[in-house]
Amino acid sequence: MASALASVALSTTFARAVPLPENSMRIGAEKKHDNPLFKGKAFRRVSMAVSVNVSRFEGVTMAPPDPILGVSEAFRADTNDLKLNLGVGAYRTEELQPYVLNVVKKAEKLMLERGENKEYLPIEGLAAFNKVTAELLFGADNSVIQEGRVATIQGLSGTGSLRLAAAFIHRYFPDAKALISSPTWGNHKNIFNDARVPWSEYRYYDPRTVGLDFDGMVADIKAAPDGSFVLLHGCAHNPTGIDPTPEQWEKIADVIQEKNHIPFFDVAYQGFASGSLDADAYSVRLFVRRGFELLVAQSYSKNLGLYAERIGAINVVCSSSDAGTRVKSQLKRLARPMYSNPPVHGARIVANVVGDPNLFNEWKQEMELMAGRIKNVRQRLYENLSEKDKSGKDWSFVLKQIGMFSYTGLHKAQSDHMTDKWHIYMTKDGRISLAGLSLSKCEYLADAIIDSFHNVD
Ligand code: KET
Repeated sequence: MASALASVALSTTFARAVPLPENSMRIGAEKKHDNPLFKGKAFRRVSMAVSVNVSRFEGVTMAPPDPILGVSEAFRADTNDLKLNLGVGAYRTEELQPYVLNVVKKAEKLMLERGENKEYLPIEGLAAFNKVTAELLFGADNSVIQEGRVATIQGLSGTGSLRLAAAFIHRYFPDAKALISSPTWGNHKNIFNDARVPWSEYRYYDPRTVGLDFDGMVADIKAAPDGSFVLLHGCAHNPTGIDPTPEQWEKIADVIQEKNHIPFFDVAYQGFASGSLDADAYSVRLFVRRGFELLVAQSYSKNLGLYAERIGAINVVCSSSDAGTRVKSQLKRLARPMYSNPPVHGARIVANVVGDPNLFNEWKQEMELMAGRIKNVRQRLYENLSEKDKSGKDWSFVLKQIGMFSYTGLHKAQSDHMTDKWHIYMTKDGRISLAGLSLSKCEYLADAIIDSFHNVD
């Protein structure tokens, strides 16, 4: 006992420098813990740690790297000159440098000149932002706006807005389920999991046709319990780059209506799919026209390049302005204990750009340039693949997909090969971000894809 006590005393002073003898670890373990939470093995180890000055967080296991943002971390660690980051959906110039839009710089200059303060925003965010963001999405002359039926609150970009909406679903529709496409943006599952909203998948991508499994999609939406929240990608579906046609959107609306489901749109790429803000809002506006109550999460990460500003919104279209007011009050109530109120800088940038006719027009031109650059590399990649691959494989799916990504069909081992041999970083589901590709790198990428596709099982 004396020696055991001595080692405890020693451990408090020299815990880091002097490793403890094995048996000294047992002292804390022998003491039963009263807290019923401390049941598992990991927690017993935590209680031991108290007496021997090992970390109290000993029971915390290592989290796996994020499937998308973790790719950027691995890319940064690679010292090879050939390396190419096609993981995260972030726009790069032809020189593969990050791009700050000119309209953003102009808006920021205006903000400096005006000497804006840094006071807290209200919980719902900047009023001028909330007004223009809803107008951009639904169209300023849309009756839902005129009639005050949209509850809009500024969110922490697309992710934060989705998360807030998920918390709202959990609180007000505790028995409802979310339906998400298979596949979908990886974080959707995390968001619903953390908000404790049960979810299941509906069929979306058909590997045989490298297109939309429309019948499967409709059948699964039909089979779901009435009143489910159906998560839909407003445009430029991530990761597949495959969107329903206008006729298919009508039919999707039919089945959602029939089942009394609630559409929940994720709009992270407005303007980036086609280059036109209005064309990319087609699906949302169609559902609004058809009289649905619905939710829409918006992001300005991609279309205004405001990734790090965390600026977006959640909009809930209600059947009356009265319901809208109440929904908004509850969204604010959810936001307050989560993050209190949102950051102001990105909101002011958006309000200045979208709210000023000159900057707004300039933005549209810049966005067309960005979307155009992606279309050019898409075309070049397709040509390189078709010319270089002598197997006769049809690569035309690359051209049919839209938005920032191409879903190559490469499986995990092939994607690993792309990284290990070619230093091309991409997500393990075979998605590549064409926004991170330049014309001059297309040939290298085509070589890597052909090699991985034909030589890795
Ligand atoms: N929805 C979709 C469909 C989406 O692809 C993203 C981001 C977001 C929402 C959220 O973006 P935010 O920056 O929170 O507004 N996707 C890219 C980045 C990421 O994974 O966070 C991506 O897929 O690479």
